[in-house]
Amino acid sequence: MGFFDKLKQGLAKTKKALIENTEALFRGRTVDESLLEELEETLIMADVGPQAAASITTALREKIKQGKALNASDLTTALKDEIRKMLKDSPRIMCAGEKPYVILTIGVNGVGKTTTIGKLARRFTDHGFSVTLAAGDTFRAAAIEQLEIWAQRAGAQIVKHRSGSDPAAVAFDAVASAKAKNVDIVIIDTAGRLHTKSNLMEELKKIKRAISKEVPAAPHEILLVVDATSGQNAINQARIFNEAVGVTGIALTKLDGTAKGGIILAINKELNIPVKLIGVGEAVEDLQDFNPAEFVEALFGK
Ligand SMILES: Nc1nc2c(ncn2[C@@H]2O[C@H](COP(=O)(O)OP(=O)(O)O)[C@@H](O)[C@H]2O)c(=O)[nH]1
Ligand SMILES: [Mg+2]
Repeated sequence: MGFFDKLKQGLAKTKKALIENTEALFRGRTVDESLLEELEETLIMADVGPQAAASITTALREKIKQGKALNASDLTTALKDEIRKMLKDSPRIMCAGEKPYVILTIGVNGVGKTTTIGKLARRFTDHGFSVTLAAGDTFRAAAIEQLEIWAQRAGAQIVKHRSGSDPAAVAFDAVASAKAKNVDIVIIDTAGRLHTKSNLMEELKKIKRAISKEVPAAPHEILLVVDATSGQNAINQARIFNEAVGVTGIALTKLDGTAKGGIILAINKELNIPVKLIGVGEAVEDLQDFNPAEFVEALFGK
């Protein structure tokens, strides 16, 4: 299956909740205020968030006033335009400038951090870059083993310590080792839970400081992984992590099999953090760069 078909298939449930439900709403209806109110509700039900829903509804109301949206098909076109406008273009994740390029991966437990790191590592090694992974989730031994399997699959090196050890020390060693061996990219895994949330944030700050001791400009990327199935919760997580350590990009995982993909609109509307990657499945090729135009085509296409 091609990359676009994979995206389309992954977004099928979101398409149903977001696009097919709004199209069904428009069908055969008089274009009036009550239709707009129902549209806003439908959008909120599709997890786009209240701000994005209000903004889309306001834009459609304006088009109706100007006589530019007279029927269901005009409204669908207007909806597509508004969704496209709301999704911001973002730079691709890539290794540039000084070596090593350091990516710190953060997010709560189970969102897909380790999987995303594995897929990303494989993408980089496929493109001829050398990669070191840092097993910074020292919370469980199984987390280190899981990263080791991905390192093998990707042909990446791994730096690990014993489980229970200091994650900042692992991160520091990985960056130092990459620097010594002239490795292009370091990707650091972290634990998504500690005993309390504030400890987790302190731990992440400590990891950041440790990395920058070895490479002052690092981490070059702080990638927050959020799970699309968590809906509005993803927004809260992004706010908390961003406030604590600063987030440069979001990877939105598990878009496949959820109807809550509308959350990507809330992320674009409510947060000033670009979505850089999307996950539409568990296989290596299921991690894609987020491309707004393709995303909208996959949603609205037949
Ligand atoms: N369907 C689907 N599953 C995913 C995706 N990304 C990760 N997963 C699964 O989510 C689960 C948790 O992933 P993991 O990487 O261990 O999460 P972590 O705790 O954040 O490191 C695993 O079973 C992954 O295979 C995705 O894009 N789609
Ligand atoms: Mg993990």
